[in-house]
Amino acid sequence: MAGKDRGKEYLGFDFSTQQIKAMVVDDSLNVVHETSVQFDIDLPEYRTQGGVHMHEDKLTVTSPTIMWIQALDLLLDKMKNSGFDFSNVAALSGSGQQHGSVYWKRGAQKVLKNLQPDKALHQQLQGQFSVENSPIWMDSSTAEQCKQLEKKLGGPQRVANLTGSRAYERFTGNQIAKIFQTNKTAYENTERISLVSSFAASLFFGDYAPIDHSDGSGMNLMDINTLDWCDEALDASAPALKEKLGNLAPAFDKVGHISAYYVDRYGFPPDCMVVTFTGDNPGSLAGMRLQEGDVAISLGTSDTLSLWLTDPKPALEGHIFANPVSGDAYMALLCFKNGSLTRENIRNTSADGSWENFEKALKSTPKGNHGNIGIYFDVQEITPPAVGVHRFNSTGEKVASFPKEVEVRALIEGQFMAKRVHAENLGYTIGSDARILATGGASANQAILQVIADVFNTPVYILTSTVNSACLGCAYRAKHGLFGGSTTPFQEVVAMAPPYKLAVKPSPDADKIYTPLTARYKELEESISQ
Ligand code: ADP
Ligand code: XUL
Repeated sequence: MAGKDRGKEYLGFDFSTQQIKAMVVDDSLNVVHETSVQFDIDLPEYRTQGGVHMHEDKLTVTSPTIMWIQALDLLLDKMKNSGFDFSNVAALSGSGQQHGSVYWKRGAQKVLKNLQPDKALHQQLQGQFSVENSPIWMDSSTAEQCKQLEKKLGGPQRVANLTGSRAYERFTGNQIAKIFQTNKTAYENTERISLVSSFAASLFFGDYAPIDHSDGSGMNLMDINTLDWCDEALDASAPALKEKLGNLAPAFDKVGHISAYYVDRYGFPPDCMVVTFTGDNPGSLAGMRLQEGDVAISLGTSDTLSLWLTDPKPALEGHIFANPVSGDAYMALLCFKNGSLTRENIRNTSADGSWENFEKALKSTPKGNHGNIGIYFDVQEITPPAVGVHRFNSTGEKVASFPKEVEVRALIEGQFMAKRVHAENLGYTIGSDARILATGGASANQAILQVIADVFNTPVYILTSTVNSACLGCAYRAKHGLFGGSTTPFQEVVAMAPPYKLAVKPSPDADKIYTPLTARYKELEESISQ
């Protein structure tokens, strides 16, 4: 169809750990285009594994900032070469892996404002970063800075009350404090610090875009009550930080029209609106159209569990974030670092590297796994703080190995009993009309979804259109933002979106098996936690 004959379209991006993705929805919110660029495969020259560089200390984890920019060049070229017509895109928005940070060098703003359409972005922005490798959410090298923050602010609960979470190693304020303490020159040469989300928005806007309230909640720097910077936390982290961070904004605000660069190079309309970018978990909440009482479980590189909240009570576990689609609400988030990459490891060692065999192994073993329980934290876990692989037989004795099928079931049951335990620790109780909304790469696996339904004794729903809910949510948010995010309820804008699909129901005997098994899991997990 010619550009003019098609209705308005909305474009959502997700700058995630292993790839960047783009999705286009039409005015009725049907997905009409989806594409991605995988860092390891499409940009092998950066030698990332799973999109990241794990440093020798096994604690420091970074990604080259310029790789994300080159990936965007590739993604947009790929869309253009496939014949995608950018001239219908009325608005765009996006999300980024949370907590990761980008350090723009003094003078970078000028380059950003003067992008030349005959050159790729990465050619023009090369050398514009005072720290070339961005610390990302998998980093756990800032234990010292976390201790300092909690000490200066009066303890972990006070930090949680102020910022929504106690001090976490991956949270951006602690990462910035580490850079200030270990590389003062780089810190001083920094003109602006962006999150991955606001960095991506800046690329489209052609100037620095604000950090939004939801992703800003993952920094240990924002006051969760006032949704403004928390001066005490800023002062405790690094000097003159406020000016480097810029302003905060609601995730549903407009940033401004797209940079002329994209109009000239790709054919975007000049009035295409950039709507504030946010974190991938908030983006996913929008894509899942989460409502109070639902549980969203995202199975991407990390596993996360999100709840909609109206009355937040910050605790020593989990995080409270500002809600990305409503100025009056919050969301709770639990993050589990050992997600898809751990499942891939067990798939490789116990299921011949095939998801099909992995599903077969799950189906061939009984619910409850004859009482065998496994905890698989290949890397330092976030929830709970623990590391290592621990296997227990039905009498609670530690064992060194399990048969292959038992191993696969122990992994999946363990991962989801952990989610139930920690959701219950946050005060969540499973209501009789509760729904679990599953998303992310591994939500394509029906046998995994069955374990989730059984462990929670709750039906599991999925989106019919995609497993990439963060991207979808940002396409929805682009439309919401364009139509007046603060005046139009998000639910009104997405009312026409395709319905969910019931993927699996819990088995009749699920509660009898998993309520006691989850209590045993909880004790075992506590016994191995730090
Ligand atoms: P992210 O957005 O963090 O990059 P995704 O949500 O795209 O991650 O999920 C990617 C992951 O999905 C891969 O690491 C892979 O392990 C997992 N995955 C893909 N297909 C399946 C499957 N059939 N069963 C289980 N996991 C899968
Ligand atoms: C959330 C978290 C991860 C990242 C990467 O707190 O650290 O889920 O957002 O996806």
